[in-house]
Amino acid sequence: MKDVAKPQLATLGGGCFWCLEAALLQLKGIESVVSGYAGGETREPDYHSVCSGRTGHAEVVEVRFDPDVIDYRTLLTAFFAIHDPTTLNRQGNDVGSQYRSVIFTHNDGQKKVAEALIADLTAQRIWPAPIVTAVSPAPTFWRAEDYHQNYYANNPLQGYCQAVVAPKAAKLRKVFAGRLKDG
Ligand code: MHO
Repeated sequence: MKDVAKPQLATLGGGCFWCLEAALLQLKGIESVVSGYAGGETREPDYHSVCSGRTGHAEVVEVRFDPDVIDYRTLLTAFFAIHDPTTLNRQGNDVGSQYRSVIFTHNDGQKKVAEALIADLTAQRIWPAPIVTAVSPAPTFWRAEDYHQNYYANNPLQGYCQAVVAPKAAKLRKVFAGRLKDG
């Protein structure tokens, strides 16, 4: 029996939001992805203040998905495929608490799925170091500035996009080849 309205929301932080948006948008069942900030102390944060690391916000994406097409566990599996959940407050060269790995859950069911998946990934020893991804209730989501939305689609030749975003998007296409919108 279904007891949850669809579509559902997932709020995820795993480094630069340009990467998560570009990668996840490729998957069937992902209806929209909005880049923003969550989990900090200030209201209506902007990119500059979040980048300073002083607001406490993480860069996150708010994902709207159809659970009949992609269930939450599969979505989280994709999330873990495109970032490193073992580096505290860091993704590659991006360092700071705004780049922390975090799953902001919208209900108890999401919390259980997230914790179970982390336990399974830990048992499988996918990474050589412990998973540091935080699982906590979704706080207020603050939408990022317009120019951060669809950033990769709009700026495919930008240096960071070519060096960091494109490989992550490509990795997800490879790992989730059977689940692509254009596949
Ligand atoms: N180090 C990258 C991060 C971009 S991301 C939206 C840059 O400053 O361009 O945080």
